[in-house]
Amino acid sequence: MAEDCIFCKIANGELGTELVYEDDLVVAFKDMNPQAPVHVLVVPKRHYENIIDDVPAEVLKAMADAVKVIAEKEGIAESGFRVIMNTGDAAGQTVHHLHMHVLGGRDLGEGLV
Ligand code: DGP
Repeated sequence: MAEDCIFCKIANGELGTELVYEDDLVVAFKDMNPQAPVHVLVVPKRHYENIIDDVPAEVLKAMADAVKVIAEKEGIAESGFRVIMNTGDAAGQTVHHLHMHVLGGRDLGEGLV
């Protein structure tokens, strides 16, 4: 656990955040500043700074598996959704604990790429 990391605290249950998904390796919870009707953050329990922080394959797999479960549970698997991992300051990463944004439930328009 990294000191003063808000997502470590959430993943540890310290803040009482309601989880929408949990397994041995990851948790997921609603973004406090939602950008779409469905906006869930998928967060590994262990602290990694971002996607280029030597993240073990099993953690990446667990995150992908969580996305699938959440998309089905939230009813956006069929309509489509977007997964974003902001990486570093230029990308606007504000919480420096690896996370995926899962966004859906509205027309998200064309992507950036
Ligand atoms: P990013 O820019 O990719 O680092 O986005 C971090 C997201 O995390 C941002 O959309 C707001 C969300 N967030 C930050 N702190 C908290 C928190 O304490 N609880 C919840 N639910 N979301 C948080």
